[in-house]
Amino acid sequence: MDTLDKIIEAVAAAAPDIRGGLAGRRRKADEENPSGETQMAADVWADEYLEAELTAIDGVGEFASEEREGVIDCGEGLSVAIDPLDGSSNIKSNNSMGTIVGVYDAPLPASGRDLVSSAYILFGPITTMMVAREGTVTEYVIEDGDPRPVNKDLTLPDDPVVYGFGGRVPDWTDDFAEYVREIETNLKLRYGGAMIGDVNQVLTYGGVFAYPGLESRPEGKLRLQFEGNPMAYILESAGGRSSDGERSLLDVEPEGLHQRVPVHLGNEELIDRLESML
Ligand code: P6P
Repeated sequence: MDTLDKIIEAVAAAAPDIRGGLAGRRRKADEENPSGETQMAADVWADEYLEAELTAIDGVGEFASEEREGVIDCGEGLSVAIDPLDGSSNIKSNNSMGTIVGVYDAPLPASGRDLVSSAYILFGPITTMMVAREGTVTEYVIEDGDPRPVNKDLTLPDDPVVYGFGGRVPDWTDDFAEYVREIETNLKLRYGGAMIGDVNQVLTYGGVFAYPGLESRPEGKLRLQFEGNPMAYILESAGGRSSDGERSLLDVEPEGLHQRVPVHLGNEELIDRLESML
């Protein structure tokens, strides 16, 4: 089993324990993460759990998390960047959330082109895992920590059905608002406040997800290393596209570990259209 297999297996094995520990950790922690967001107790716990599991793997050289300021040096090998609990604010409302993992073959912060795999665990009605590796996306159901493949070559449906956009409508730029008006007449709104739940809808039904650059925050909200790159790698491996508004997220120059970036993910024609309008 190579290092990448061990990483994916460790993330799958951790899923039942992380899911099982959510109920007792719905309270806010006393800290903020490096992005200035209030942490939930579950954020801290999931981060500590996964840090222990992933840094112990021989062949993992660096570990970084959305919840930690810096990069942990743990030897030689691949760099693992995680969002331990994406959408943790959904714990309070009992909605979908989960874990995002990006595996880079370069020191962090790294370019999305340095990704060798990315994955997410989705805590929905059931626990599933999506893994992109060597140009193929595989969907698994996680049962007792064991991943069972249910779709071995997942590709984005050709005919888009859903859309979901973050940020407040008055804070959208005029160009983005015009894009929304154009595409919303043909699509159904699906926005749940956790990127992986919303992107999983796009992967399942076809469509577009975005947390765009806003008038008040042109860089958007989502982090390139922990959210944008890993999810872009999955979408592009499934035959879709990603964009910061001008180019693939995988081509965005890494400047800082917690740099934010506008994120647009979905069917190629919808992202091409978006870039032509921004
Ligand atoms: P808002 C969750 O906190 C997250 O980082 C993403 O998972 C999600 O897409 C976004 O923020 C939701 O942000 O402003 O809608 O609460």
